[in-house]
Amino acid sequence: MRRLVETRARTLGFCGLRVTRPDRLPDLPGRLSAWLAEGAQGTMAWMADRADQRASPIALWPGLRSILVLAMSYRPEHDPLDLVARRDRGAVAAYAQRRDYHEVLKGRLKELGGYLSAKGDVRVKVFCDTAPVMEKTLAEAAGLGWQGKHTVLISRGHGNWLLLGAIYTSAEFEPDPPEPDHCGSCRACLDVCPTDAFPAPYRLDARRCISYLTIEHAGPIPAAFRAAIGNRVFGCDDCLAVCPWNKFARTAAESRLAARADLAAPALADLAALDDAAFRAFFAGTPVKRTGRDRFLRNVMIAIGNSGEPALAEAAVVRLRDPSPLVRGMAVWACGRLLEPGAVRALRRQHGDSESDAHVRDEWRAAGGLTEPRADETSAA
Ligand code: B12
Ligand code: SF4
Ligand code: SF4
Repeated sequence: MRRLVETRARTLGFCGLRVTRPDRLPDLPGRLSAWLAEGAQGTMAWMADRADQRASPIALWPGLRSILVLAMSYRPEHDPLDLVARRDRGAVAAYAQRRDYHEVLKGRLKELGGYLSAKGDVRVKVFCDTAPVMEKTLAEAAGLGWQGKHTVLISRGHGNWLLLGAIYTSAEFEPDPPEPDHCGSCRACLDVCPTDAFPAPYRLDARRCISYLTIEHAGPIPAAFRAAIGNRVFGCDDCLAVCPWNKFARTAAESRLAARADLAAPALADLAALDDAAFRAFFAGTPVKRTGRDRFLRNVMIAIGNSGEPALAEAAVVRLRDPSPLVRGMAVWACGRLLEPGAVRALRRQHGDSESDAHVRDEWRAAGGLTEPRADETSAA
């Protein structure tokens, strides 16, 4: 049975399948609760919801006997760090330059689950990212690889460019041994992180991570992180890109996960011009679409502010009239970075004085465009 399932998984594009069992897992409750107790999840409140089920697969499904963990490769063709140096371009994380993996993996997992349940009286549940399941830790326990110091799963054969999914089943499968840690004395991922998001090896404070700030965080991005974000408009690959184990990655990306050429290095000026309809059309089918146009344009404004290109200032000036305060606020920040103080003051007279949103007014003040709080803001304070 195991061999049949493995063969089927390969034909479905998975590059790895390993098995663990609920009684073989490390101290998931302790690890998750320590992370949550630090508040490392930031505004991802859903990480704390159903924490008991996330930390205990058997609590999620008492009928569970075996866990099949699967990996699909999305190894990028080019080094993502090359793009970070091109300041007039937006850097979209490698996993998001392609079809949404939730859709691709979930479809393939369902096919494999269907295949398994057709073999006998077997029940299955398939998961990819959307349920309370700790996929990396299950993958490590099943021996697919190990969680590196950057906390992402690395496999000796495929590096860290892997996306994960799991099948919970009532079938009894022989478990595989866990993969030991092969990070050794290396600390390349910890040292490269632009925002110092690792308080210690193997621990990530999501609140400092560019992936969290640009994708998951809904509000204004704290000023302390904006310069470090550089041109990363969606996610971040730096800690993954430097991992030496990628040298051994032998699999190319699965064909349904092939990268889109127009997302390899999109011009910031073009991204800044996207209205809601154009955004939805351009990013259709990719993970970027789920983040929504306003949050994405917020990120694009930050990248423009970091570009050092006065020619891009006009793209930010246009967004000072954007309907979204999130975008207007970061457009002010970008103008403050790219334009002379006199030009910022002139823009403030045109746009800032009539600004109704308190956060955007704060940005005008910080950019040097407004000096005094409005009377209603002073009384509120
Ligand atoms: C929340 C989340 C995020 C958050 C938090 C990331 C994080 N590290 O937890 C944010 C938004 C920052 C994020 C970013 C990214 N994500 Co994400 N994310 C998730 C999600 C939904 C849950 C992860 C989770 O449970 N975190 C909670 C903490 C407690 O878990 P943890 O990091 O595993 O922490 C463990 C260690 O700290 C460990 N530990 C503690 N002490 C010690 C000591 C030692 C010695 C060891 C070994 C371990 C250890 O214990 C903890 C529990 O096991 C998963 C999908 C899923 N359902 O699993 C995807 C997932 C982890 N993400 C994924 C991806 C691709 C990314 C990005 C690469 C995307 C990008 N390019 O921008 C980045 C990578 C950033 C990074 N360095 O982690 C993939 C990773 C695949 C892989 N190969 O591992 C996943 C699995 C999605 C998927 N289905 O493929 N993500
Ligand atoms: S994804 Fe980027 S910001 Fe997040 S931990 Fe890795 S290097 Fe740091
Ligand atoms: S870069 Fe080095 S320390 Fe970081 S995960 Fe890879 S091997 Fe481990």
